[in-house]
Amino acid sequence: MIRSAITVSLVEQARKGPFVFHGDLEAACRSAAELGFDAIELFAPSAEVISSLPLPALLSQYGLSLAAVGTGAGMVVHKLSLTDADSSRRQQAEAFIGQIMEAGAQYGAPAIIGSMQGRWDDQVNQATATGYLRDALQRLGEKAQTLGTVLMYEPLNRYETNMCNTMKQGVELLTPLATKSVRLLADLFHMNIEEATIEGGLLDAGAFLGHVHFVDSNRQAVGHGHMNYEPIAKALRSLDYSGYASAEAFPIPDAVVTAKSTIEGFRRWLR
Ligand code: LER
Ligand code: MN
Repeated sequence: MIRSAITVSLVEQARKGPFVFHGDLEAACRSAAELGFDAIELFAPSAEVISSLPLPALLSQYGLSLAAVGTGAGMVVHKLSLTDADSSRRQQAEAFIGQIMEAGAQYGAPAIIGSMQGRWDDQVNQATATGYLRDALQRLGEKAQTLGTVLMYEPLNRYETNMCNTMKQGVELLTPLATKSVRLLADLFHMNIEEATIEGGLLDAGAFLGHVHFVDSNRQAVGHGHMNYEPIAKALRSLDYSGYASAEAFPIPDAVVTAKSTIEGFRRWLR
């Protein structure tokens, strides 16, 4: 069974980012629960902030799970990435992700690596950057296993990274790893830009698929764009996908409409 989730950002610098709820964790949990979501996905400034939140009380009060924790604040706030030319910056990036993984694992939630993958450039060529990323994913995958969780790696569209843009490239990145604890995150918005067909991309991810960002073509709620969900739902069924479909979307016109449209789309297509 696929479970539903909705994003909550507590990162001031990501106020304009593609997250449904911003700033008020309790209000977000209340809305998510009222609409029938199974879980929230949290984008927080740091592991310390996650640990300081009243998450145990809120999750239990509202009957929600924690679907995943984002690590993008490392990039958005500190400009850290796993492919930085500077080895001490790469180490800081990995430490930042490791701490978020530990904070999420307390709630059984995997961490997501999206923007923290960085990009190759004049200072770090593609092969070197790919090596840095693979080595970091191997170490972080081992850490995830120790923590009893997994790590989600997210290919992004070409305007956000030049490391991996498609699920096929993601599979090529992860296949040589000794760890089996790194999975792929399929964000339908990025896939709409990069994949020949979205269902084909999902099938490319295959057994690596671990998490889905459930959103429409224009990065608004499901039903607000021109995405064709029928073949997407069919592909997910054929993979026996049983992870989360998490709404990572702009709150247009507002968070509540976005949440309502998403849960309607979720019930229509994925349940
Ligand atoms: C960024 O575009 C994104 O999709 C996030 O989930 C990862 O940082
Ligand atoms: Mn995403």
